[in-house]
Amino acid sequence: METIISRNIIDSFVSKLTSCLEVDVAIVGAGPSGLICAYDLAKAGRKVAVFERKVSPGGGIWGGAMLFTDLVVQEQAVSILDEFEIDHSEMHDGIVTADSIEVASALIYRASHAGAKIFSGVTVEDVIFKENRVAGVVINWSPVLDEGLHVDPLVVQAKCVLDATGHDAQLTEQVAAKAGIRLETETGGVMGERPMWATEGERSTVENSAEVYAGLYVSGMAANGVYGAFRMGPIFGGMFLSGRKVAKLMLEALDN
Ligand code: 48F
Repeated sequence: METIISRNIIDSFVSKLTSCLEVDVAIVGAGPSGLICAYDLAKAGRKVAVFERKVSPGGGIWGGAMLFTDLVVQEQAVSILDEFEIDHSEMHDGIVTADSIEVASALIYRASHAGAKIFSGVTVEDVIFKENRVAGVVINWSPVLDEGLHVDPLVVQAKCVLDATGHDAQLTEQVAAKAGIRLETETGGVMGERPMWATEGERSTVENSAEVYAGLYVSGMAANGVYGAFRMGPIFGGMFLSGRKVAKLMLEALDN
């Protein structure tokens, strides 16, 4: 029995990973924007793999604000909470409150159930860069990288790659530096996140969700980090709408 258990797990995981060697979209980071994007793409029938450095997908949702495990969502994005069947308070001052643990688990469940494959404990350490285009991701086990072990990675080919890595926009920063490319930003590089201004940060995270270089898209806080926009704290509607916008852009690109 012991080896039967192991064989089932090994066979199932290897077949899942093998089925994701070539995908339509590779999403880097399973925070709110990455998960909504994964859900929309999978629901539209696209092959999508999400790589999350930590063991638990969900990014900054779980912690709410200063470990008060609630978050707020503004009017424009409340329909997404309803679509995911997430309970929330009545609207006051244009916002509702929801339990961050319910939000995180609902987004993870709905993205996976729609068909997105989520690989946790996996860090994207680089991208495939061919003919002036980002063409996939280079992955390794997070503990391998954390321990500084000299272990070569594996690769996943993707038609589109999404940097949903959060505040530091770490993937785009690295690609720009290593490939020596000019991004579609004012300076041509990653401009860096600005201090807190909730309404402006929320507005711009959606506006900034875009293709920043051929094959490379940004969403959520990574989008604001790349385009030098404000942070916004524990209000999440912009993250949801950002993931939805970038999914739409990628679907249009994939259809062409
Ligand atoms: O930061 P994060 O939650 O992404 P987001 O979608 O949402 C931001 C909000 O949570 C919050 C906020 C609210 O308004 O400001 O901060 O922009 O999640 C990013 C995820 O990416 C993972 C990281 O562990 C986190 O779960 N990540 C970062 N770098 C890598 C990565 C990497 N190189 N490879 C894989 N995962």
